[in-house]
Amino acid sequence: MKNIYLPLVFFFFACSNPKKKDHQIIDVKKALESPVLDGKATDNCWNTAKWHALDQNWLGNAFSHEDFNGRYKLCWDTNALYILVEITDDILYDQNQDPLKFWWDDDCLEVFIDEDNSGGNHQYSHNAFAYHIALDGNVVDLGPDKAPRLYNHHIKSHRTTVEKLSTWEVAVSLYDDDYKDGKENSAKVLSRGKKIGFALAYCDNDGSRERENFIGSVFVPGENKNLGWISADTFGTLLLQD
Ligand SMILES: [Ca+2]
Ligand SMILES: [Ca+2]
Ligand SMILES: [Ca+2]
Ligand SMILES: [Ca+2]
Repeated sequence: MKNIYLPLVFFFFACSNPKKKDHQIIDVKKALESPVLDGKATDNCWNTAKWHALDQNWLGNAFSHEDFNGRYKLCWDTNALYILVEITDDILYDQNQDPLKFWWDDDCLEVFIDEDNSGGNHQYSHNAFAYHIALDGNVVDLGPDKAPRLYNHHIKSHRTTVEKLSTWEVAVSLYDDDYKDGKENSAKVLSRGKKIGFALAYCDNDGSRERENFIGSVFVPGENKNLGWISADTFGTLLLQD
């Protein structure tokens, strides 16, 4: 007769451990050879990977195709998640030379990573990371002490720009929510079948005091779409495949 309580136990367990519901799932193919981070899409893995849209206006007025358009590809190996991003931006703007001052108001690429795809709040924790990659390659996120920090050892990137088209090639090392700032931490070894919470975005500023647009890769329901820096529930889900 004890078994009649089992559904209740499961119900309680489910309520006490809210889990992200996977959405906007992308299958990511493994790279047989790691791409060379030179800002050129000539690597084998990019030939076979599919383009995904970077087209969701999270913040700011409607923008034209000339003002901004973007797309990206993904691949992975045991060491890193790789991202190839093509951004057309009419004006590249870097008004704050100090990478730790108003980093989101300069043109920058933003990579959201939730290593264990747990979802949940990450504003001032390492439950997930919101890496801002500046035009000069500096990588910034807020730490648990609520202060911005450089995470340049988490992300290697290379950007080439020809006229208005920038190509970014990015390698992201993944760290879990046990990450401790200022201590030694080991990056995760990636493997097939792993799920990663992920979104990509671009902050576009063409000369204003504050950024003009924030364009993301995932649809965010509701009025306030600028939630990625607070909640990992908004991230899509990557599924690592062979
Ligand atoms: Ca390359
Ligand atoms: Ca622009
Ligand atoms: Ca997490
Ligand atoms: Ca711009």
